[in-house]
Amino acid sequence: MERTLIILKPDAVQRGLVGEITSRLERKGLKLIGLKMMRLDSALLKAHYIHLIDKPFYKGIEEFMKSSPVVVMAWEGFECVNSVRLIVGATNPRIADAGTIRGDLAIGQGRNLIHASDSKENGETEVARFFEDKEIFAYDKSEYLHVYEPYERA
Ligand code: IDP
Ligand code: MG
Repeated sequence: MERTLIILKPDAVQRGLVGEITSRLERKGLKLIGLKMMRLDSALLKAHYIHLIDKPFYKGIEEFMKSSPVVVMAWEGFECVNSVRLIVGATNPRIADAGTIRGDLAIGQGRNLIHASDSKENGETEVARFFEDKEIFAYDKSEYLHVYEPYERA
């Protein structure tokens, strides 16, 4: 099963959208395997946003991401990385499809509520970056019988 890292950014926490966003991921049928609130520091953010570090807006991202605690979650599911990106929507909420989290709930590019891993490899790497092994839970999810075909939940 693939893993994806979700960060509910400071705007999600401040706007009281933690439940709304989490509910959308739960209703998809994904399995929550880790969840905590934390304050992000510069070192962790630099590692996480290494692909943006040279951009003129990087400093702003870092300041914003440190401005309030965030909620980080690890989810598991069959080919879940792409499925979650589709639910999250495009980076710029103004062109994100209606029905997506960003399309429905956000409008500013740097205030787009949520991070989601963008590849299977990054899902693994990012979950390992934000969670210790003991914070990740293995358990049977009874609804899998009704969420997946047998080969998908194998
Ligand atoms: P993603 O979050 O959709 O994967 P990335 O390109 O990985 O998008 O960018 C990470 C985050 O950096 C975005 O979610 C957004 O908050 C911020 N960001 C990206 N591009 C811009 C920009 O042009 N201006 C301001 N913030 C940006
Ligand atoms: Mg990204």
